[in-house]
Amino acid sequence: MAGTEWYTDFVDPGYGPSASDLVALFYFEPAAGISGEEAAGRIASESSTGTWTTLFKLPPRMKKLMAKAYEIRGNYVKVAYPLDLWEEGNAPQLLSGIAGNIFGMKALRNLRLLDVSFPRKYLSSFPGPRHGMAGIRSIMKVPRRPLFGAVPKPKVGFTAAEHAQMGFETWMGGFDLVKDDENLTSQNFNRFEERVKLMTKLRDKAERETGEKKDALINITSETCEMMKRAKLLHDNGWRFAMIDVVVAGTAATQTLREVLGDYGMAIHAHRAMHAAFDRNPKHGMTMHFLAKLMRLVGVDEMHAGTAVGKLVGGVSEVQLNAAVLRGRQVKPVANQLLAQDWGSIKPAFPVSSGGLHPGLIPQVMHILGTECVILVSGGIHGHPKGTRAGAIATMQAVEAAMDGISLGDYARTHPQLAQALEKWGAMRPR
Ligand code: CAP
Ligand code: MG
Repeated sequence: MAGTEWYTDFVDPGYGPSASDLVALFYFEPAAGISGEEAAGRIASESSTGTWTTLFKLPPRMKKLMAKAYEIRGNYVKVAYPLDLWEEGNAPQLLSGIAGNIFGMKALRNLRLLDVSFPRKYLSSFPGPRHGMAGIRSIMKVPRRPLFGAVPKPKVGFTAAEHAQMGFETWMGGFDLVKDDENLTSQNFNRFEERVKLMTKLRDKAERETGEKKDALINITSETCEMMKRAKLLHDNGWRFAMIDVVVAGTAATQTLREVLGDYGMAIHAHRAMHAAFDRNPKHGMTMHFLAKLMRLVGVDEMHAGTAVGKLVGGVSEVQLNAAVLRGRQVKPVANQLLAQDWGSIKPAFPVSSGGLHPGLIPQVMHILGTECVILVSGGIHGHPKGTRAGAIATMQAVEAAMDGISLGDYARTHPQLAQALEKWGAMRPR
């Protein structure tokens, strides 16, 4: 009905965003009977200052806070938001705006938040990674090759002693990191405190026997105050990393633990469990690369970014987009996918490649991601015919071959553990 709505007040095709605007890129599909402009107006309105009906009074200063849908191209729209709409350093509030009510609007059949470009002033209100890629390389004394880690498998069920022993075998096979699985926290069969105590003892033993730095991605995910306690226990036992399932823990808790762990000089390994609930549908939800971008801003040092060749969804271009937003300093735009982003002084974070990997796939992963990454091979070492330590050795042999440009087949002629891995898995891509 005429005069009851003001959505189109949030559409301005002639608007040019200012350097201080925060800009979001959306894919959208209007519902039946709704035009592209009406849909774009609803997106800009409901994510900024609007509501469904005209109002009895509208203070003139409100105009300064209204978002503007300024570039509508088919199913893609860019929306510019005045910076004052956003509280400095508050990640949950950002999501409540650009990833909140708008996903549920009847006027939209589908909506997907593709990317956001953060202006410098907003960027500088977040800490970013405490250590970043260079800092992690210096902590682990691994200057060039990818870092390697593994999760004890089966995912959960081991006692703390069994878990630590499998971690020791992993370290002795040459891996840098032993990671908890995303659903291992402090169950009755593997209490957090007991796991930390036993892992600490075997880490020290592995470091003595190998002369290498060894660390672990121990999962502190739980209620926030409990996470703070677990962070302290890790710190008191000399651990330099903590793992958080950042999607299920939430941006607020992750921000809190970034402060706590940062004060301890510890790095954050971000597992992304549950991301596929909202990033898998190409028409609706939020992209993984925006989630990765937000988590780098909040301050994780490394984040799962996919493998393209392993068991979980996410093709080469998606994995490389995820890596670009995590590692880049001046990120270039990619039409209908990525907005330009100058990261200023925010440190780069490692993409983590994990999920269905084994020694036969290492060259492919490194071809996709290069060496500036963390690679997790879990089932792919514990399933080795000669056991965990041989599986880790086989994987390290595969990375040596890849770094020297030697084919795995040739390298396997003089490296039996790799040969045994190739005999079992070849270069199969699990599903
Ligand atoms: C991998 C893993 C990781 C996935 C997460 C698992 O184990 O431990 O959680 O990699 O996926 O539980 O599946 P495997 P993503 O190496 O034995 O597959 O990295 O895509 O977030
Ligand atoms: Mg896992």
